[in-house]
Amino acid sequence: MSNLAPDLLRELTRLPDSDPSGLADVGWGPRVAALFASAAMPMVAGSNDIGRVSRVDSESCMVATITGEIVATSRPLPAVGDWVVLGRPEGLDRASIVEVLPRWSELARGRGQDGLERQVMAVNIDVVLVVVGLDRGIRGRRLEREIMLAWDSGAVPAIVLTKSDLHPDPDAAVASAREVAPGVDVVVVSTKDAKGVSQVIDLVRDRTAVLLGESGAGKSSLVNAILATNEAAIGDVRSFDRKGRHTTTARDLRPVPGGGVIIDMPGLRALGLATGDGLASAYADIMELGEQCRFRDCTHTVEPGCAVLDGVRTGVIDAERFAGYERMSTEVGLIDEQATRRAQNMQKRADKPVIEPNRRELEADLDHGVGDQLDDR
Ligand SMILES: Nc1nc2c(ncn2[C@@H]2O[C@H](COP(=O)(O)OP(=O)(O)OP(=O)(O)O)[C@@H](O)[C@H]2O)c(=O)[nH]1
Ligand SMILES: [Mg+2]
Ligand SMILES: [Zn+2]
Repeated sequence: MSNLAPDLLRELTRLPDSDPSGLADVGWGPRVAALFASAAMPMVAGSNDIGRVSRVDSESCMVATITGEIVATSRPLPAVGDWVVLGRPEGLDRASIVEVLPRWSELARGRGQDGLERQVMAVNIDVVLVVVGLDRGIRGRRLEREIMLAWDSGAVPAIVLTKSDLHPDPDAAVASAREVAPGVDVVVVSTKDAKGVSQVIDLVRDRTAVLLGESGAGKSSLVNAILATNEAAIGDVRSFDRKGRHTTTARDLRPVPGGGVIIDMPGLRALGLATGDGLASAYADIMELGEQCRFRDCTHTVEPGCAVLDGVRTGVIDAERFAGYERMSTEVGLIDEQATRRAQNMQKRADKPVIEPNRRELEADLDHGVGDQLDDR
């Protein structure tokens, strides 16, 4: 047996030609290499000063590097999935994040009474696995919102129906999921007998996936089934939560056997939209039909010659689905209005001489931008 420290041993055994970056298991690939090459401080694969954020706590975060995970600090904190450049002050066991690379996607939600706070939950993701527990069944309004948030992120959604062992007719559940989200992949899973788990692994292969779904939907169980370990906190086990509130309190990024990365998240109750960017993808069928409306700027509400309203009348567009579209586009309209108002307020501020309170307000805004802890399920 070797006397080498486990970390060192891992480094020595992991660095061969198959993975010169040493970070392939947390998602390194040509796209990430290109990002680092064009960073303000260009970095190359194999450096000890680059890594991917694997977990975010309230004051610090964890970064996966070729020499293992390290605690890092920065203000504001990055988000899970960020690729970062680290500074490693001599003699300190903490790194500091000196650069966060541009993100190709961001899963975020709107928060606060007016929905003005934008909370980023996971970034640089390729697929959002919307997890629904079949013990509770499909609830269309929640699902349509989750799908919308998924498209909004810039990644692609897929639906995972878990606990199929607790549902009398999983095929019927698949059909109703498809009604809410036509064209989106649906996988049926039970972690009791490992049914469907390999299909989820196929969805994740060589990509970064994040799990979105309410508390108890079975996200951590799915992660465990994929990793075939008992690492993620399930049910009443509250390994990461000093306040004892949630099962999963910190997002966690984990390598998937065979390639790819999966990010577990705590269940979320409040799911306000953060932007309206996902509307066109989430309702592509309605958008397409809308091109045949008489008026180019048709709002599909009261206009004569509206192809969408006609489509609803003749059943081409499902009435429930159209109702979902109306709810989402109303909310998007409100977000846009608030954004405009906010921009106007900022302009007013800019016209005034800078005085302390304004600066503080702006800084407070920044604090809420990235890496906030999720405080509800
Ligand atoms: N029968 C059955 N139970 C399951 C299955 N998957 C998960 N469960 C149970 O559902 C409960 C919740 O599972 P978790 O994996 O902790 O759910 P979660 O989505 O991670 O919940 P939060 O972390 O609170 O958001 C646990 O008691 C699991 O044992 C399944 O496929 N079949
Ligand atoms: Mg969990
Ligand atoms: Zn119309």
